[in-house]
Amino acid sequence: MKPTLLVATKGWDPEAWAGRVRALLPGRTVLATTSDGVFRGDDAALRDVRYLLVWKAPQEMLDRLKNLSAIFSLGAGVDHVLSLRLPDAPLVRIVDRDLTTRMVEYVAWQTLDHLRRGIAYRRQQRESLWLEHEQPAAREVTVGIMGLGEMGANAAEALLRLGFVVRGWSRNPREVAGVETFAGAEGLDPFLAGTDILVCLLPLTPDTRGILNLRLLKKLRRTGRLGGPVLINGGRGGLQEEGDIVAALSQGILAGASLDVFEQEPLPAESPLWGFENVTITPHVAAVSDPEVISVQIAGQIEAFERGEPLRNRVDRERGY
Ligand code: NDP
Ligand code: OXD
Repeated sequence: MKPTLLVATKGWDPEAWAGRVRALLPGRTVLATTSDGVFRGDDAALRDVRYLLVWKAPQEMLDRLKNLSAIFSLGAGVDHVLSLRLPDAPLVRIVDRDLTTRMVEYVAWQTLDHLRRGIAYRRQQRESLWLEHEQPAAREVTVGIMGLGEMGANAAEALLRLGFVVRGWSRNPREVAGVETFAGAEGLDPFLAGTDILVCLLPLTPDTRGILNLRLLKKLRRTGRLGGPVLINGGRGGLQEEGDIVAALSQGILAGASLDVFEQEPLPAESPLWGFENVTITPHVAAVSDPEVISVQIAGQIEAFERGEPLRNRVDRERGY
């Protein structure tokens, strides 16, 4: 009998994933939780589960899986699983052209919106106001990308094509053609000092938690052509200190922000962030995992693994990404 799979998702429709995986791996048992990430059947049914496909399952669910051979995060980020007690099985994340392209679209959309004064013109339209604003060229604006991995490096290349000056910061030194790069703690301040639009595409790890705080935001360039620095966070909410972002917006330390991710999701109705006209809020949709596409990669990985090939995109649990 072929090994069983379990799809465990909280907030995402588990059946959309399970149905697709069943079609791709015929002849297998593919179990699924309900959309709270909990499997309603008894533990005996879970005994044969070798592969877990997971997005935000509760700890009690993982504790019931005793015989896992591999764990597949259904997204690029793995903080949702690394925050749990995990069985000692390889952890794999998603690196996929479709997912990356979606993030690149988000970064390009928000960066251009700040460059082209989208918020001001939308407000003026509501007021039937014909008023022209000064329009810097992309080449006069520097975008600094925190995280030069799959998402960051691809976003950097797209922004270069749009004409922006692009710089990037990572843990280890990285080379991306046309991008000025900085690395590590000593590279952070010089990186920030020349950045007008800060794009954060870091993973959430113990080292990066809360990195987007007032101290850091004050180090961004204040003399750029946009009239003040801008923050775009498409990484994780835990990277940002939301009280500090509110303070930075209130005090004019930030001229604007685009936030896709939040300390608490959904963002509570009482969050002051909703009230800033110069903030664009999206509900963690910068790059959504499409079950149709992503399942193909996971099914392929499982088949390759069973032929004895190594798993790709394995997560280094020590590093946290
Ligand atoms: P990668 O692992 O490919 O890249 C991570 C980058 O961050 C690397 O360049 C890495 O440095 C850098 N980094 C990690 N830790 C540090 C640190 N302490 N200091 C400086 N740099 C650091 O990840 P992806 O690009 O695939 O994804 C990034 C994140 O985007 C995900 O973890 C996820 O949280 C988020 N995401 C959000 C989505 C959304 O819809 N909002 C959708 C998809 C992803 P180095 O190169 O030296 O290793
Ligand atoms: C991801 C996400 O990590 O959707 O892929 O946030």
